[in-house]
Amino acid sequence: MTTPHGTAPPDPREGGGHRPPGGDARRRTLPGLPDEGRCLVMGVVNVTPDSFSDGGRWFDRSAAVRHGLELVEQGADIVDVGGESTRPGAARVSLEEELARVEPVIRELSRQGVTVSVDTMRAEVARAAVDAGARLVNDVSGGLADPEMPRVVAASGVAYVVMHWRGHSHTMQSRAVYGDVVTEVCDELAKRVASVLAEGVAEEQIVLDPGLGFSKNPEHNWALVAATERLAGLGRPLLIGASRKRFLGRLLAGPDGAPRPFGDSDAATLAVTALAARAGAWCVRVHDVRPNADAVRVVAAVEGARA
Ligand code: PMM
Repeated sequence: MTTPHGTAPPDPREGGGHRPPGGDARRRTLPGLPDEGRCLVMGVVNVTPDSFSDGGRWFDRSAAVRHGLELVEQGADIVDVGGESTRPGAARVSLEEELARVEPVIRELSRQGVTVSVDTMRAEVARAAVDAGARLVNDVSGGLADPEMPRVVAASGVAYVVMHWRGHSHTMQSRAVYGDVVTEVCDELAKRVASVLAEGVAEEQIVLDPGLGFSKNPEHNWALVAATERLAGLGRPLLIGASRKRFLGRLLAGPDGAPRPFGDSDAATLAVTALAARAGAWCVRVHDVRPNADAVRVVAAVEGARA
C-alpha cells in the first residue's frame, strides 16, 4: 500500500503544523498526518481480549494487522492501535504485555504505509510506538496517567491527543460529577494543555478530545455532543470518540429498558459522526469505518456546495 504521507513527521517547532490559507483552525494540518480538507476518520484496532465492543476479535497479531488494512480500504485515514482496554472497571495490563500487543502491529501497519496512532497512557509504549512508525499518540489520560508522557511526546514531535480524563477505569464512573459539564471539561482540558505545553509539547502537536464515556453519565455525554461546535471553537483540532459507547446503547434501549448491544449502535454512531463533522470536528474515532467514511464525505460535499 502506498501513501502520500510516508515521510517522517516534521518537527512542529519548525513550522510543521500550519493553518491552511483562509482555512479553519479546527481542521488545520497536524505534523505527519493526512489533510483531506474534511473531517478525518480514525478506525479502531483494539489488540485486547476485553475492549468495549470488539474485545478479543483482533487479539491475534496477524488478525489485528489484517483488520487495520481492511479499515484503510474502507476509508480510514488513521488506524488507532490500542493494547489496553479502557472500559469501565477494566484492570490494567502490564507494560510488557501492552508493548507485546501493540508494537509489532504498529510496525507492520506502518511498514505497509498506514498512518497509525497508538492508544496508550504509557510513555514507554508511546516511545516504542513512535519508533515503530506511529504518527500520533492518543493518550486518553491527557498526560495524567504517566508524568513522563508529555516529555516523550515533545521529543517525538508527533501529534498528541489530550483527552478529558478524571481517573482510571476502576474509579472513573464515581467521578462523573459536574455542575456544568461542558464548561468543566473545557477548563480541565485547558489546564492539561497548559501543563503539557510547559513540559515542551508544541502547540501544533495538540488535539483535544472531550472523552465521551470517560467519567461521564449519558446526560453529560449528550451535553458534550451538543457542544461539539463550542469544543471545536477552542481553536484546536478536535477528536470525537462516540462509537459504540454505552450512552448510545442506553438511548436505544428496548421497551424492557435493556440497552442495545454495542455492535447494534453503529447507526447511532453514524449520526454523531455527521453532527460532529458538521460542527467542525477534525476527526472521529470509529469501529465501523465504511459508513462513517461515507458520512464525512457527504458533510464535506454539502459544505463545499454551500461555499
Ligand atoms: N475511547 C476509547 C478508547 N480510546 N481515545 C480517544 N481519543 N477518545 C475516545 O473517546 C476513546 C479513546 C474507548 O472505546 P473502545 O474501547 O471501544 O475503543
